[in-house]
Amino acid sequence: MKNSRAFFRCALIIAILSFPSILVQSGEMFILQPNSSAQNPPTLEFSAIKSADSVDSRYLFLSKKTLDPVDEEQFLKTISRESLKGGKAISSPYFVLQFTGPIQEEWKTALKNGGVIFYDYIPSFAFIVKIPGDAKSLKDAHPFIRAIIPWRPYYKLSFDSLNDVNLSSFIKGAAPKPSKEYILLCFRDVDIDAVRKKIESAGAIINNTTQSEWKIKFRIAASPSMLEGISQIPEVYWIEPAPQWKMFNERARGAGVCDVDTASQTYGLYGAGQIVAVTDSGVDKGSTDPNVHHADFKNGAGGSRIAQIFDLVGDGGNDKHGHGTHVAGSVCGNGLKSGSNPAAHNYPAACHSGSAPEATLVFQAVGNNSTLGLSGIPDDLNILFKQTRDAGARVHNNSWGGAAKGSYLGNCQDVDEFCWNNKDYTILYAAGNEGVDMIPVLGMIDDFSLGAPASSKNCITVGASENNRPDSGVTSNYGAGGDPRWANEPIKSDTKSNNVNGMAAFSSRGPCWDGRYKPDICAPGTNILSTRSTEAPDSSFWAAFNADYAFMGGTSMASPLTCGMCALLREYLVRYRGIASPSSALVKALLLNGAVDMAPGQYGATGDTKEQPTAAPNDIQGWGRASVQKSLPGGTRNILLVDNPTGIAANGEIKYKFEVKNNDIPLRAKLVWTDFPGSPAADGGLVNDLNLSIIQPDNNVLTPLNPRRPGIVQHLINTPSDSTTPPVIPNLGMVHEGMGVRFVPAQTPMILKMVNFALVAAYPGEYYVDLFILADNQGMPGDIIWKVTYVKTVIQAQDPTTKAYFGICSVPFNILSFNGPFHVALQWSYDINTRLIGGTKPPIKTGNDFHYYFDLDYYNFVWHPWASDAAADLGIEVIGTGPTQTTGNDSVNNVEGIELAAPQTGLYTISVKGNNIAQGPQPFAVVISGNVAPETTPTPTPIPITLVQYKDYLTGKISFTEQQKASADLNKDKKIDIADLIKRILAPLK
Ligand SMILES: [Ca+2]
Ligand SMILES: [Ca+2]
Ligand SMILES: [Ca+2]
Ligand SMILES: [Ca+2]
Repeated sequence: MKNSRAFFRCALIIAILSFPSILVQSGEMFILQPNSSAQNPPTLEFSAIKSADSVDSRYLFLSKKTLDPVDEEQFLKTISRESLKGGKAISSPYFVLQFTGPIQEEWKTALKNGGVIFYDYIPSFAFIVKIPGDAKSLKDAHPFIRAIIPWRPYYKLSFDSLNDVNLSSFIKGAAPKPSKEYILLCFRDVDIDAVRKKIESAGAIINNTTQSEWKIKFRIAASPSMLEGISQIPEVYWIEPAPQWKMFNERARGAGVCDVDTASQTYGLYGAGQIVAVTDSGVDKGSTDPNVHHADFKNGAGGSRIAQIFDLVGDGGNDKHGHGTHVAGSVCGNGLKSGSNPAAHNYPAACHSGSAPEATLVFQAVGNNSTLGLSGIPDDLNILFKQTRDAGARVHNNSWGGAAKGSYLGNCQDVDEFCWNNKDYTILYAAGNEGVDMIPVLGMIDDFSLGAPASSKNCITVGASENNRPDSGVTSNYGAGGDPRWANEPIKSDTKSNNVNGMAAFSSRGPCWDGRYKPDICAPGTNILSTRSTEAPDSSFWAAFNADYAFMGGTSMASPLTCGMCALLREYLVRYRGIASPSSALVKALLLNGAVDMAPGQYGATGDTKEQPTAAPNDIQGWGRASVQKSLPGGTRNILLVDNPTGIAANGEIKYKFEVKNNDIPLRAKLVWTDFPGSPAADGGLVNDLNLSIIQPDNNVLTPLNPRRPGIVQHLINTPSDSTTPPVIPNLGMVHEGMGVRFVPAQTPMILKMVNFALVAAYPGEYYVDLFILADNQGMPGDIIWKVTYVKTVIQAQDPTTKAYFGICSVPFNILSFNGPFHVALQWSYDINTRLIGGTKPPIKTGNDFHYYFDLDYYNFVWHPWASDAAADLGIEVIGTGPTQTTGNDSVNNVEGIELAAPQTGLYTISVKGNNIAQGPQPFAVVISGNVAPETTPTPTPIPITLVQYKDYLTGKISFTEQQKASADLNKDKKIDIADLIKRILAPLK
C-alpha cells in the first residue's frame, strides 16, 4: 500500500533543504546536534541604567523576547532573514528610543519640542518614536537617551505572522493569491491614502479601514508570502492575523455562589438606574417590545428594560443561536417566568434571575443569522464601546473573543485605549474556554490559554468556577466520552458543578506574555440556568430545561454574572457613597477586593495536582471568586474608597491614613489603575507603574501579594555547524522517528516558556507528535523529565512546486525550570487514532493516516529543519525566561493587593507611588476593607460633611487626612482639593 508518489515528493524536500548534511539517521531516530556556543544571549551587566524597581530595566521586551538595545547586534544574530532586519524600514523615521531610566516628563518635553513624536511605550523606558532628523545626532545631543534602534520589520510581526512568513519561505513556487486576512496597525498620523497604495502595491487587498485616536487599522487579504514586503512599509507598525471571533460558551446565581442575594436584600441593590451593555449573538426575537421579548426583560410595571438593540449585521437583532439571550439573562434577567415579583423587588433563590434584575439593557446584536457566527463585530472595538456608552451604558459584557494563548493583540489595545479615554466605562471579557490538560503536570490544567481581548490590561477578565448544582443540567464528569483535554485524574472523574471553590476545567488560564496575572476574577460558569431564546434549538445548550430557560456553560456564562455584579457595585457607589460617576478602576478594585480565594481548590491541599498552587492572586483564579456581599460593608467590615481622577505624575506619591479598630477580620487593600494602552509588539506591557505599600503601626512596610517582575527572556536556537556524531536518545517508549536538540541556557535557572518546531508532510491535515524534555548527562540526552503527548500540528501550507505541506507548532510551557543544559526531542505519536481532540477520528485518506504510514513509509513525514528566526537548518526553537521576582514591588500588573489576616490595631499609612510614569498623570483607585475607619487621630481638624442619605445609618461625620509629596509636574503648585477628596474617601458609619 506504499504511496510511491508521496515518497518521492518528500525525498525532494529533503534535498531542497540540505537536510541530510546535518541529520544522521541513527536506528529509527534522527538526531540533530546543536552548536551550543551559538546559543548564548548577551551576558548581563547592570550598570548604565537607573533601575527603578525592575531588575531587568536595561532590556526591551519585544517579540516575546528581551534584548538590550545598546547591544542590538547580538540580538540580530538570531535573525537570519535579512529583510526582517531592515530593508526600507531602516531608512524610515521610526525608531525605538530608550531613556536612561524611569521616564521624566522634561525629557519627553525636550524631545517633543525638537519634533519627536511618541507612539507606543515599550518596556523598559522606551517608546516607538518618529524622529524628524538624524537619530544619532539626537542621541548625542541628549544624555538622557540610552539607545535608539530602528523599528525593524522583525519587531512588527506578531508571533503567528512570523510563523506565516517562515512558512511562506518554504514555498518555492509562485506566490498564491491572497488567501488569509490580516490586521495591520499604522501610526495614527500617517497619510492614509499613501499607505493604502503601498499596501496594495505589496499585493494585498484592503477589505476595511478604521481609525481611532491612537492608530489606523487595515484589514487586508494577503498571502503569507506578501507579509515580508508589507513589513517593509515604514508606516505599518504591527501585523497580526485577523481575529476569528467566537462565543465562549463551552460546547448562578444563588446564595453561597455569587453572594448576590444577601447583598441585594441588605442594601436594596438590584441594578436599578444602571444601564448595562451586552454584545452578543442576539436577544430573543430582537424586539424591545415588552409584549414580544422574553418576559424576564420586563420591568416591575410590565414595560421593557431593553432600552435599545443595535443590529450590527443588518439581518435582525434576533437570537437564532441562544447564546446572547442566555448571557443577557445572566446579567439582568429578572426571573419573572420562574417565580419572581419584580414589582416588590422579590427575587427568591429558586427563580432564574440574573445578577442585576432591575438594570436596563442595551444590546448589540452581532450574530449572523445564517452562519450563526459573530460577523457584526467591528475591526476597531472603540466603535463598539462608544455606541453603547453613548446609549448610557457604563458596564459592558463581552462573552466572546479569539484564541490568543495569552498574547496581547491589536484588539486588546482597542480595549485599553477606550478605557483610558473613558475612565468611567467598565468592560468585562470572558477569559475563554481553552483550558486543557495536555502537558505535564498531568492532572493540572496547562497555562497560557487566555483569549484576546481578554488579555487586555484594563478589562475585567472573568474565568469560570463551578456552580453548585450537582444534580441538574450536565452531570457527567470532565473526562466523559474519553475527552482527551481532561483525560488525567483528578480532573477526569470530577463532575462539573459540585464545588463552588473548584475551577471549571475548561476555563482559560494565564499568564499573559508580559507576565500579568489573568483572569482577574472568577464566577460560576457550569450548568448556568438562564433565559432561553424563542428561536434557539436545543442543540445550542448544555441541557434543555423548559420553554423559558436552558442550561449553558463556559466563561461566557461567568462573565455576565460578574457584569451584573459590577452593576450592583456601581449602584452602591452612586447611591450609598455619593460618587456620581465612579471610575471603572474603582468598580474593579471593589469587585476584586471582595473576591474569595479558592485556594487550594477542589483537588486537595497538597501534591502536584493541587488546583490552586498558591493563594490568590495567581494565573488560575486571578484574585478569586466574585462575592458582592464581601465587596460591600457588612458586620464589622467597613470599606474605604479612593477614586483619584487627577492621578500621579512622574516621581509622585500620595499617602492616605486610616485606622484599624480591631483585628477580628482581615485587612485587605487593592490598588487598581486604568493603564495607558500597551503595544502589541511588547505583548501589552505596563506603561504606568504605580506601587502600593502599607506602613503598619509598628512601621513595618508591607508590599503586594505575589508581586511580579519580568525575567530576562532567552531565545535558544540550534545551528547546524556542529558536525559531531549526534548521540542517540535513550528509549523514548514507542519511538518510530524522532529528533533531539541540546540547549544550554546562558542564565539559570531558566523556565521553559515555549518550544517551536515545523513539520512537513506529503498531505495536509492534523498531525500529532510527542514532545520530550530530557535531562543532560555529560552532553548526552539523559533521563526523560517530561513527556508531552499528542501535540497537534496543523499542516496546510503547500509548496506549489514540490506539493509538500508545511505546518508550525508552538507548545507553550510555564513550569519547567533548568539549572543547566537540557534536551528537547520530538517523535511521532504512534497511537494517534485513540486520542483525538473532540473524540472523533480524522478523515482518513490514502496516505494520510499517520499510524498506517509509520510502518510502511516514514519518509512521508519529516522534521523540517526550522526555527522561527533563521532560514534553515534549525530543528527546534526554545524560549525561556529567568524566574520572575516574587518579593518586593510589582512592575507588571495594574492591580496590586495587600492582605493581613490579623492586622495590628492602630494607625496605618497607605502609599501610592509612581515608580515609572511613562504616559502620565495616572489616575487610580484604592479600596480598603476591614474593621477600619478613616483616621480620627491625630489632627488635622475633622471636616464635617453630610453624606448622601439612603438609609438612616448612613449619615454621620467623618474625617480624614492626606499627605502628599511634591511631584515633578502635576502637583508642584497645586493645592489638594480636600472637599473633592472627602467625597471620594468615605466610610459607612453606623
Ligand atoms: Ca443578527
Ligand atoms: Ca497539565
Ligand atoms: Ca468539580
Ligand atoms: Ca507596581
